Amino acid sequence: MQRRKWEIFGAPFDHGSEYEGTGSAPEAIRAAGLMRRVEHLRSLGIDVTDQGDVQPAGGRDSKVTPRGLAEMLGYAPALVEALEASRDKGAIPVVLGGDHSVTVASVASVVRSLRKQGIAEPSVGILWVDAHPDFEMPGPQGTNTLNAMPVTHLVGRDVGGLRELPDLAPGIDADHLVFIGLRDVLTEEREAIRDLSIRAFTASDIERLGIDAVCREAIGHLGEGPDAVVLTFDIDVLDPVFAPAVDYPELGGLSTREGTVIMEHAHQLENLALVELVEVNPLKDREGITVRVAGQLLHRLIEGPLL
Ligand SMILES: [Mn+2]
Repeated sequence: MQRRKWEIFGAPFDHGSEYEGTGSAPEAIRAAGLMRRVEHLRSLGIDVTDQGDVQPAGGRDSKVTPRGLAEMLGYAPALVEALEASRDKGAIPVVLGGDHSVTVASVASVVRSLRKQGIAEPSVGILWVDAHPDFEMPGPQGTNTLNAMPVTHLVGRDVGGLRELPDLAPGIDADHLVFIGLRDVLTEEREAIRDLSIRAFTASDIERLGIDAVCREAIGHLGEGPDAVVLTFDIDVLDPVFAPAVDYPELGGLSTREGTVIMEHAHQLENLALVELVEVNPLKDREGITVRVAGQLLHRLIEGPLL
């Protein structure tokens, strides 16, 4: 594998959630051990640096729905630019959310960078590790927040005009999207997943098949087709026992060990282009365990398997 360069970016954007708090995650995750881990990785000769935060400007605009849309339209260009510049250098950005709506900008940065490399119609795969499919349609049936609908946008459905922003034009082929860890799915989301025949491994599938087999299948698939793969890891995929500080906790989730196996597999993806760890809400943390586990998972992702 080519020598990698990892660049950590904070994306302290929480306007896409009903709750405030995920915006303080980048700082809290760094302070809870990530920076110490980065120092350690650097001492091993691994090229990893902290690039600081891309700050959102202004406050919440609660009048516009889905919630967070107006703020994301203001924030996305700066985030896309920073991540795209990192991709252009050949680095793998590691994005610390923020709520899950930041993925629309992350994916856009990967698409734009691939276009610059001469790929006219880039195909980007996404490994979506989450208790939730984030595939809601705007409207009152769900939370009507942007962090519940990044997938809706990414597969090309309309989310409040978001796709009209030319540089956020997604065009993710549903065949290049894989869910891992689902256990809270709305009826409309289940229908959408079935309609598009999206590969999805629920928490129960993981129990039946084992996390290693699930990762092999998911990553085997994504490692072959797309030009590049984004790993987006919502910390709420872990059980609330292991990661309590989330806005939408769901029981029956993955263990820290299973999360670690996902990271070890993702490390092996040759076409890994960008990684996100999102939805940590330090305001809800218990003894700082969630911010610590976030740092530990990223450490394993960057370094690869322990032995
Ligand atoms: Mn989630």
